[in-house]
Amino acid sequence: MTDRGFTSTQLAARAAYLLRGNDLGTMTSAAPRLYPHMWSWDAAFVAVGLAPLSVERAVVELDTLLSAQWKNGMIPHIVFANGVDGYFPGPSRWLTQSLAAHAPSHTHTSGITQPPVHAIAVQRILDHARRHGRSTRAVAEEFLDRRWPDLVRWHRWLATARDIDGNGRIALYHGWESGMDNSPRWDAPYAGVVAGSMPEYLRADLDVVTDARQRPTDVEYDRYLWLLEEMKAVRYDDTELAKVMSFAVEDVFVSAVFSMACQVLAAIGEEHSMPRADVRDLNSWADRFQQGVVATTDARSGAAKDFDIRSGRWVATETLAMFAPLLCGGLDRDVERVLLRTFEGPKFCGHPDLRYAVPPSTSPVSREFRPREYWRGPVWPVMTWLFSWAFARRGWAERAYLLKSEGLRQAADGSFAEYYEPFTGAPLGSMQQSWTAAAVLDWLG
Ligand code: 9WN
Repeated sequence: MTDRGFTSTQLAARAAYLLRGNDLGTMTSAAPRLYPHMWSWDAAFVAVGLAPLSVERAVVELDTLLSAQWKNGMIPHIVFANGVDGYFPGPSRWLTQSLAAHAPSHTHTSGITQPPVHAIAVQRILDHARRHGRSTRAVAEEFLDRRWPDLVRWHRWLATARDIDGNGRIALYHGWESGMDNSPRWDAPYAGVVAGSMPEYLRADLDVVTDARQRPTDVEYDRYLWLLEEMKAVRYDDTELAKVMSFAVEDVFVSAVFSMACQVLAAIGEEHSMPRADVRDLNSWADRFQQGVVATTDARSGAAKDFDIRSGRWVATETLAMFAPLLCGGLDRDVERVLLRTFEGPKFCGHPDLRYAVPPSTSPVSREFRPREYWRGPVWPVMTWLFSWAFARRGWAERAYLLKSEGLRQAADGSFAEYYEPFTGAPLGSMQQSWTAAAVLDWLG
């Protein structure tokens, strides 16, 4: 029995029902009304949740995403569903098909990317397939053989186009690329983004989330849209973006996710006898990005920082980003223990007023903390899942279990909200968010 009524079986059934409801055929919308298309990192988490229900359907999800991969290797952050409106900015604002040399011609996508969590989904698919009969195993293995080159191309693009000077940190040119759009991490870098004149626009998000305080502000949106104009002016060309974008940061969290994803993909490659050169490259990226993450950390606390490329300044915030090294490893043991204590202590999961002991996106003791405002404070269940998965992988079974059981207590309200108010546990943002259901399915699977 979970905290507020639903038994685990009921909760899993509701989560499965939700994913079925959000299924558009060959893609699952990130959320029914707010996000009626496929998002890149959402799709990976969704595949994690689909895998225990149907390995075949999970494979279709990743296939749809990878079919929209750009020719340069980038996986775009949105794959637009055919003929579906209701999200802004849509294809006619991005104009990738007409402007970007690398964009696919058969499907509409955005022109930016998102965190590379996809190797995790591939691993979960293979794990689940192993428990099935020969035909399901064959589906998973055929998928891996067919998509292996695309997965390596994706990682190669990140390691080259987005780490030009080879320092082991991924450069991003839009806050949306971090997946943590309006986190305080990006306040300083966004201060340098001055919106010029651009076509008018109408936000669609506030038609769905009518309490505007739960979403980014209009000033933030102007900057988000202005960055699209800067990208369009250089036709989304990788080399040009590095020169012209007024927002350019090295994201330590994405870098840690990438290192971890390279570790995972290399292990899969080794196990399935994939080309040696690929496995070697993946292992070398895993090491380089782990070092890149560790190089940002404070010697005593182990807390990691982002870097604002335009101002040349480090950006230290009390957000989930400070825990990046816990994902990919690489810290000295003593320092790692200090960082774990911070994660579990009163600044984050152990804050005495939290409803559930799960990490808020921004520390409640930080000056920047806003309990209801998107990435500025609320708890995001999918992030709880990511940390619990990573902790289990790092051999911290008890910590992983705690996050999972607290995450499940939170999810027991059955709303599958996008994010939650940390103190009251009130569901916020979009309801019936696919990746929240996926996290629950994996936990209960
Ligand atoms: C912009 C879909 C996405 C998530 C992001 C989350 C939010 C979009 C938006 O929704 O971003 O990409 O319109 O606010 O911040 O992490 O992938 O769920």
